[in-house]
Amino acid sequence: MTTSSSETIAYLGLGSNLDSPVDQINKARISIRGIKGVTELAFSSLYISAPMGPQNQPDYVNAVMSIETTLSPMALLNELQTIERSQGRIRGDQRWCARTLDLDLLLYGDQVIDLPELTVPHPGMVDRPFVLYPLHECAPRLYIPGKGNVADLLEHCPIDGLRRLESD
Ligand code: ROI
Repeated sequence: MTTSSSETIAYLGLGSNLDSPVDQINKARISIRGIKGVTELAFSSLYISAPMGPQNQPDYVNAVMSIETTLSPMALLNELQTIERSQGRIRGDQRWCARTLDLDLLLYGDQVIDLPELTVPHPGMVDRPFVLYPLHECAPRLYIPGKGNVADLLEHCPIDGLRRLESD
């Protein structure tokens, strides 16, 4: 019997700093909900932060979404990259430059994945307030494999100007 239809909880990071970032994030959320084999579990508030990396780019809007999925990590990654492309993301971009949409597979169950195309847990996520704060909002008791509890990691991660966008 195959086990490929079993459900895994995964966490996705969403980011945008071009072409109406709030609209980009909301549109991406709808597209992710539309992926066959994906069900939304939670969606964080939207957060605004100064760019990490080169400063000569607009502020970012970030959020985290938790999903339940029957897709494999690579199949999920492919779906996310299709959505990035459909929202005008051009890969081969200079590293750390502005983008219409960035969709990161942060966590896939408790798996540790080290492939050329995919590293999970997402490297750097534990140092990034714009990932940890929305992630904590979705799953306050989450353990990040090999890294620690999100609540403990948060205590050591300065908020660094991150602010929550008020919803209307
Ligand atoms: N900075 C912020 N604040 N938010 C992001 O999503 C983000 N994404 C990136 C880099 C360029 C590292 N900086 C970022 O890819």
